[in-house]
Amino acid sequence: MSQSPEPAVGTTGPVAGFALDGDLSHPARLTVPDLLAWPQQRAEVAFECATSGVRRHTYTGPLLRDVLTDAGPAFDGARRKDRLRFLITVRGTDGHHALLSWAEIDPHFGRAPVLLAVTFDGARLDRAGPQLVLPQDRCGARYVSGIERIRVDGGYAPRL
Ligand SMILES: Nc1nc2c(c(=O)[nH]1)N[C@H]1C(S)=C(S)[C@@H](COP(=O)(O)O)O[C@H]1N2
Ligand SMILES: [Mo]
Repeated sequence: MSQSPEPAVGTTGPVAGFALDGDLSHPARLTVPDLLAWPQQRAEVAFECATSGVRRHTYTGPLLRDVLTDAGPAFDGARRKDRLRFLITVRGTDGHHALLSWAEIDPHFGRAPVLLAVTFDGARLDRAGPQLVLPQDRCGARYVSGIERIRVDGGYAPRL
């Protein structure tokens, strides 16, 4: 009698994806496997949680700025000043969400090496969804897990 091969433990279930939308020329739907297409970074971080103390974790994934830049934010890329009005909202499946400014991750301003993590302590996040990693943050609250949406918002339109 033939049997279909059993999938390895922990690899079943649908692959999670998130919507990348807002003021972008190339809005997209991306999964953890999709995020492997960008150069991968590694971050060993420590953060404090208000309720459970200090946590230390290792994450890998692309830089948020690389993924968002390829989605075509609706700013004038040659003018640094035009980027300052942009906000990034990152929301998890449980509704927890946090904001970053574009300037915070921009190489000409805050230069924060924020990651869209695809692994957490060596485990792939394919089914849980990617996690936001902010090595510069002392508090863990913006490490949004199970990302389901990232919205890029250009704020007030520039005056003509
Ligand atoms: N989606 C989602 N991500 C989240 C949270 C949350 O409630 N929902 N809590 C944050 C907080 S307060 C901390 S300290 C870190 C670590 O949370 P954990 O210790 O529960 O994993 O995850 C962050 N990411
Ligand atoms: Mo926390």
